[in-house]
Amino acid sequence: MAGIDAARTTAGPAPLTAAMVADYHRDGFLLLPGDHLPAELLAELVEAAPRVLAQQGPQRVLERDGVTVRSVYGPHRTDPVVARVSRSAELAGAARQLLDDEVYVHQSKVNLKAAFAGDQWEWHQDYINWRDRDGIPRPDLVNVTVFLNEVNEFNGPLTFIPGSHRHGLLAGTDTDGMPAGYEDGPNWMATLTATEKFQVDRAVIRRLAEEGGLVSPKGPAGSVLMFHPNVLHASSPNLSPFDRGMLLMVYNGVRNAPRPVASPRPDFLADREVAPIPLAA
Ligand code: 6CS
Ligand code: FE
Repeated sequence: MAGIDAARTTAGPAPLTAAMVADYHRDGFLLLPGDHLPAELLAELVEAAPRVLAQQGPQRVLERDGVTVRSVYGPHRTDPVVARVSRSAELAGAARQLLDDEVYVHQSKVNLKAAFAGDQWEWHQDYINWRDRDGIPRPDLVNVTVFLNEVNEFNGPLTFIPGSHRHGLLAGTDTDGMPAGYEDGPNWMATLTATEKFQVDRAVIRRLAEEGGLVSPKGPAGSVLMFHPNVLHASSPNLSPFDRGMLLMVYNGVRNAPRPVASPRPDFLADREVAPIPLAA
């Protein structure tokens, strides 16, 4: 474990070096090597993933084909292995360093992006969903993902525009109505599908990509990728014969707890238990 960064206000495990923290704040994302998570924890997680993806209920979202599982939300609340991983020093400790605050899990999901059928995620920023739908005041959250399969250039990696998180909220249009294939779904389904609800103008995406380039972090199963809630990102459909499963945890700072909203989303999308994750010093 790296030493405690002098500037930090929260004691406890500090798995990220000061250089890693600086890279994250510069680029808006940070890829850690495949051995960041203890091997036995990764093995348990890989074994838990099919169990999570087999969950039935509103927390399971299908692709537009109506057959392939796209995501299952809230496993940090329903699966004991995911709960333990979400409270690990390697992940929650890193989130606490990046947010410089005590943290809790606002949202978790397993995105399968299945072989041959896993659909796209159009260019978007995450935070607007958590501000507009969940009442979270500031973008003081962090996505922490664990690769459940190898991520390569063939199976639909996440693609980022480095530095795009420094321009605030970019969405130009809030698309009304329900996306094709989800016409009869609940309204909270509108921000979980291959059709992005909060569209960013293509001229803005092009300008930021010309400034910052495009990066698709790749790595073996067990790699940990962290990214800012305002960094522009997307992923293509997976036409390869290999799944691109990811566990994503969204950590929020306890000082950034959600304010009341008119129609709260279900707890598998927005966890309101904001007690800080206890991390042994
Ligand atoms: O609505 C949400 O919470 C989800 N929607 C997107 C497009 N990304 C973040 C989040 O998982
Ligand atoms: Fe996203």
